[in-house]
Amino acid sequence: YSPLLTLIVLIMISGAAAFGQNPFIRNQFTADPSARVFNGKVYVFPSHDIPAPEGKNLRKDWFCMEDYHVFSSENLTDWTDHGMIVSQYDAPWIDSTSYSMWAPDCIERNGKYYFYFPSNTNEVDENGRKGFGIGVAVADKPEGPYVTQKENIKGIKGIDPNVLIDKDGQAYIYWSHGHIFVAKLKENMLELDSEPMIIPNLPEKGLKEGPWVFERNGLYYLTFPHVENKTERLEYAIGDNPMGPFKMTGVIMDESPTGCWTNHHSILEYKNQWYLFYHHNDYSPTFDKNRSVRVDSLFFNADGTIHKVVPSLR
Ligand code: FUB
Repeated sequence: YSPLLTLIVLIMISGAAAFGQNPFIRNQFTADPSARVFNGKVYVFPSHDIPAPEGKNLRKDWFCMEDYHVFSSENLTDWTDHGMIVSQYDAPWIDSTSYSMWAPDCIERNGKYYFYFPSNTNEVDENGRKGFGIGVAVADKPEGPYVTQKENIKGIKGIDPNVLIDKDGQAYIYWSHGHIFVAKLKENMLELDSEPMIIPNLPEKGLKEGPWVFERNGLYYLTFPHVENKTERLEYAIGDNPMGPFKMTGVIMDESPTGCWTNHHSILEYKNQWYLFYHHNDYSPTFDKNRSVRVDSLFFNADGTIHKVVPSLR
């Protein structure tokens, strides 16, 4: 028995300890981490949970999000907070009393960075309710400054945008609204280029949010949280086209053992290793709407299926 052997065993058991400690953002609550590799660095675009401010007529027991920050790292251990990039006061379509800047995504095309985010809109639907729309902010660098488009994307009602640019250059946007939807995006990345389509062959119930699509070795992975019991479980389906059909394939991460209702993730490859970014309420154990982002290594089997990820810290 030697201290070195003990250290090696600890690193093997903990997984994330090899490159840092979870949660990895510690200066604020963060959730829904969309991670991207831009210019050799990992950028994480999370939601930014805050406790509901007094005097705003907000529910104390619900999500409360006013803005977004972006973070970057070259080693997944030391993270830089580049500050606030977009807020609910940036565009007239956003209901700035709603504090509903939910899960975002960002993607690069032709040297421009397109940041997609949902929020309650000022439009009232036939039931007198303010639904969710998806907006876009554009920058020349991943850390901004971002210019928010004055209007949300026409044709989308829903939350949790995710964008894939396929190898042939066609961009697709995915989002959630009772089901998972997909549509093509125009070259300008600001408008739909096809009618929204519900992705078929997925679970009938419990698909509320958080699609994330990526391609590996010619397979397209549609990954998403799915709730059947108490909390969300991360699952995936595989297809050979960005618009499907997809076949339900397995579970990426089991339900939270400690009761954080949501889980929301992204998956990326960085320096020849795949990673799962996700969240838990580590710094707010009694209130699961104040969350913190985590990262763990992710591995594939030879047939392309995914090893289940066991969270490295509970
Ligand atoms: O963060 C607010 C919402 O909770 C997200 O949009 C969902 O995916 C869930 O994490």
